[in-house]
Amino acid sequence: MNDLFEDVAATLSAREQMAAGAVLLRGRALALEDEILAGLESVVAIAPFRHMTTPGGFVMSAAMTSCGIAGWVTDRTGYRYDRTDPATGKPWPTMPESFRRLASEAATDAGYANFTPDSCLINRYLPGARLSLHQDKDERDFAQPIVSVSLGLPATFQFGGIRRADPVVRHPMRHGDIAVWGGPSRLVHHGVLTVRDGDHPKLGRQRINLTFRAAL
Ligand code: MD3
Ligand code: FE
Repeated sequence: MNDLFEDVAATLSAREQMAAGAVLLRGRALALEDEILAGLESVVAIAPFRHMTTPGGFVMSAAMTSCGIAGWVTDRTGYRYDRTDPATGKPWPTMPESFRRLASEAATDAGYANFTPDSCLINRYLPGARLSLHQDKDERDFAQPIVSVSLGLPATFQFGGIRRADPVVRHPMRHGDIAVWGGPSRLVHHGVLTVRDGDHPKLGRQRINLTFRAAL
């Protein structure tokens, strides 16, 4: 029964090609919304959101946590994937099964079969928070895509090119949208514009993004 619903949902949700290798699946997470929000609560109970510091000494406006084998961390010494949460000294919480399933099914829908994420970075944007233009290049295997799930308040993604100065296009991301970036898009610059105030029925005044990666 569930599988049938998911197949129907997958077929109905639109696929938008953002760029070569980059696919946007509108509303793709909605069928699993309640399980994902329950998983989020269970992760945050073990590994709370925190504002990390960049190597340059800036405190990030998005609060972060992780689940899975490895978590992405930044401090004055640099960026890295760490098997231990520096805030608790313990391993990161296990990636909820609903997270893993959603990420691998979305990757398959987008044309990337056999995606096996070992890390899920969870970003929390309160109104006013943003993420400046950057590349994701701390992962070992760039052949695997990145899957990003947007929840709560809407935001605008910036999607540029391989060089930082390349032109940037904007894509609105709303609750339940999933973006998959791989192949020729894997190393493009991207960012999130300042999140505007609002009130989401399920998540209130915040935007949550789950970023799944094969990191180790
Ligand atoms: C990857 N987070 O945590 S991924 C990040 O909305 C990050 O919080 C975004 O970027 C967020 O590193 C979600 C968005 C994204 C956009 C374009 C990409 C990831 C990409 C292009 C290439 C590779
Ligand atoms: Fe990124």
